Amino acid sequence: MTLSYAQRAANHPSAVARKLLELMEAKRTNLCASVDLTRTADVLDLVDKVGPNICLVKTHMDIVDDFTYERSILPLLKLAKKHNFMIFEDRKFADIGNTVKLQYKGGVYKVAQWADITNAHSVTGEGVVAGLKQAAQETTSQPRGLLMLAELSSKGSLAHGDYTRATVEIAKTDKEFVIGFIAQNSMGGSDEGFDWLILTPGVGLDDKGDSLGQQYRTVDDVISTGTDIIIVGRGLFGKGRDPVEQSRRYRNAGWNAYLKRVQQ
Ligand code: BMP
Repeated sequence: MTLSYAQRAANHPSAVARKLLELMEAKRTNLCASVDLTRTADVLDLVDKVGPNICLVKTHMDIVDDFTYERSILPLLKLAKKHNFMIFEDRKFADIGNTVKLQYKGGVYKVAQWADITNAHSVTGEGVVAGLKQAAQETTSQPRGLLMLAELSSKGSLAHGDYTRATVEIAKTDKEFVIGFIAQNSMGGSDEGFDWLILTPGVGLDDKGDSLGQQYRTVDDVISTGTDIIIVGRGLFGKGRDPVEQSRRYRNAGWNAYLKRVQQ
């Protein structure tokens, strides 16, 4: 039998994962909104609309034209309190440990200061995990979590087979800081005492993909193959869509699929 989010929250070694699993259970949602918009006002407006229906907001702050910490992050943190969701900056770090440490702590975005969760590619090896962890520890006393990119949703992605298996081995180097994967499938691990969160992008109920290689799977499909959190972007805010209505729809689909999985 699959454990519930609440049961997993009770035993998880990461404070970030515990908080996220608890809020998912309390709010009854496994929906992460990917707010890929390029103006701060539009990002905040969308987040305020979908806030009641989500557990997590995923940002790409480097696409926001008018980004400043005061303008873009402070109000986002307020909305996170108002609606009780967590924040994931989809930064996809991909350099040697020392460089990602500097990138995560500093520069324009200072991601370690405000994002509960970020992610990294495994292509440079396990130093990426150690570098990011040092940055988190040197920046804040707040808990931080890392997701490794094990598989991608895009057509022709090179992240499969041995690459994915090696990514899982890298994740095992830090059981507390690495909370899971961006992936399309369950990555195993429970037999060895790991409880990874699987977050899956490339989820859409109305489209099959886009013209640039994105591929969508349905909510039922991804949750039946091990997804814990569905990541939805344009399915919520794409042309002609009402984000309030769509976030309710994806939330219900995600929660019902989860209930089916735990009741099996
Ligand atoms: P959309 O639902 O609009 O296709 O957006 C998907 C989001 O998830 C984008 O922000 C993209 O960067 C991200 N993403 C993805 O689509 N596939 C992956 O494998 C990994 C991602 O981070």
